[in-house]
Amino acid sequence: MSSTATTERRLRQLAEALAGKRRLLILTHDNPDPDCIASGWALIKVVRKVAGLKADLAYAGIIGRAENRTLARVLRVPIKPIEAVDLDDYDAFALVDSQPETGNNSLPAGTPATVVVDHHPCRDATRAAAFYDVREEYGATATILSEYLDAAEVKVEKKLATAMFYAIKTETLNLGREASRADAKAFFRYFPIMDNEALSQIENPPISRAYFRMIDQAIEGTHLFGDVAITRLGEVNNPDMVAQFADLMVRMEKIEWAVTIGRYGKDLLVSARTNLPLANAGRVIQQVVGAEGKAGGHGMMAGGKIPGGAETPKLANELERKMKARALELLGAKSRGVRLVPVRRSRS
Ligand SMILES: [Mn+2]
Repeated sequence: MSSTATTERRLRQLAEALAGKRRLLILTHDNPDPDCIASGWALIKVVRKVAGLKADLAYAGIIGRAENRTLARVLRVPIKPIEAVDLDDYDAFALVDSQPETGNNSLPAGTPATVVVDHHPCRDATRAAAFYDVREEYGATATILSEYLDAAEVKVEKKLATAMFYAIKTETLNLGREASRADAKAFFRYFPIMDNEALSQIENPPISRAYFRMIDQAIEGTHLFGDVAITRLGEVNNPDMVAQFADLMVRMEKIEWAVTIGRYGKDLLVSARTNLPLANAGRVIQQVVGAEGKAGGHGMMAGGKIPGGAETPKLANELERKMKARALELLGAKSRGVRLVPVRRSRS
């Protein structure tokens, strides 16, 4: 856990990195989750306080999960689609919960990041940023920002507190997954301040009919290979579905690993989840997507993408089979699988 003195020093470095800048654009990773949304919002407040700088928050892709859309709406998060901002208005860029050259953010090519705050393994490209703070031992990026908010003495009102709390809650599965003491401290810091009614709305949003159709496709597309579940979802209507079904499948009894693949537009998306605390899901998924794609993640959760991998159904099929074979080999799983649910006979 970082001490207040260390955080204060970091904030001075942050202010120095932004000195003389006119306006900062903070970018989340593409298809943002609660952790990057809350972190970006907190960073707006922090840079205003420590550097007197105006900042905006934007995302690329879509806010997929119903929970996350509800969060943005109910808490009135000041976040905009990247298409709605003019990049020429900004002379500094920040990435939260993401890093340069990961392939999961939309920092324009050739544009250096001035600020990077993240909790994924630190990349070489990140060290070129004027300010970076990457803490792999933290369960959530929002926890790093919680320390900034405190050290900068920003007054955290109900709505931001709710976003911060929900970010840490979901990212660490209620402090049960990859959570550090710092995460617990921030979680309890916001618990008494946040808006319980808003939280309840966020956690229980109306579920789209498309999601129910996806449940059908996911069950149909799941094969079990011993303790490994592989799901080929086929086409998904939003990219978060892939991670969402990996989250579901890894909860199946006697399953240690879930790998879920989906086709989104022209791209193939893949997610891996495991129940093994000492695993390295990030490394597994990098090998599963291979040279064809980009991937990254943590010990127990990771995601990747093969751009153009679903250009044609034939190509998607080939790549999906290839990824499945690689996953099974890497995880030492049986090569013969069984369907999760037997083929349905039509009822008449
Ligand atoms: Mn995160």
